[in-house]
Amino acid sequence: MKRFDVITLFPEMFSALTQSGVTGRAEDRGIYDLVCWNPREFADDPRRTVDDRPYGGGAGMVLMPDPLVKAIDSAKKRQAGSGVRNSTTIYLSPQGRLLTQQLVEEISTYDGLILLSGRYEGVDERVIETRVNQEVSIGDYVLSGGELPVMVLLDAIIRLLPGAVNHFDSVVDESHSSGTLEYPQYTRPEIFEGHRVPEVLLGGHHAQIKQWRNKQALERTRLRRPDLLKTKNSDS
Ligand code: 9WO
Repeated sequence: MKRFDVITLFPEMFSALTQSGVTGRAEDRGIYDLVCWNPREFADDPRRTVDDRPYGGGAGMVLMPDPLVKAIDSAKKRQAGSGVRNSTTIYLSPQGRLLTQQLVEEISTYDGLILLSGRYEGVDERVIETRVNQEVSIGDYVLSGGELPVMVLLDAIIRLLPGAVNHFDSVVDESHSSGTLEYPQYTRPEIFEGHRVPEVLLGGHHAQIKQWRNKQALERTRLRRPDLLKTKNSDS
């Protein structure tokens, strides 16, 4: 079983991941276990303070190191206690290495993961220096916190875990592992608002269908994401 520990000021957000769809069923089946750690519970003042003003001035607040490292170290201790040989701590931030399917596959092989969600204007740099092994970005935009990026990463990992997705083919077949975008999909009815399903898909000629889909996928990729074809790598 995979063990995920998430450091977050908003643990309730993670029910979106653990209660719905593929990732919800995978948790029910015991394919992974997700535990949230709220730094607020590790703040030792009566007001449970977790943030403070930035040294040097500037807008907003920064997450203080003490409650964060106490939460991280508790998560690590519990992973060690449940047999995890080594845990990797990942901080989701716009400064990180850009997430790709290849990086998801690499991260999915790690034993135990501790995922750090930032809030406000960021976390004290010394937390990153002393506790974070890897910084990962899901794209070049700024959000109000790292929770959604953590869930994006976890969703991508969980669907690779054995037993999480029913058909093995639907994992390996998909766009970014094959190096091209997806071919177009159709279901009933045969005519929708005057638009017909392509004739080739109705015939049941499997070799022809496969050829048509490959051509569609390649053409779309040429038009929309030519960069994927240029950097194409047969083992990714
Ligand atoms: C906001 C800000 C405002 C004034 C001066 C400096 C500032 N830095 C930030 C900022 O980076 N806030 C982050 C919000 C702090 C960490 C959590 N937040 C976050 C994570 N936004 N976007 C991400 C993220 C993570 C992974 N991939 C893409 C985006």
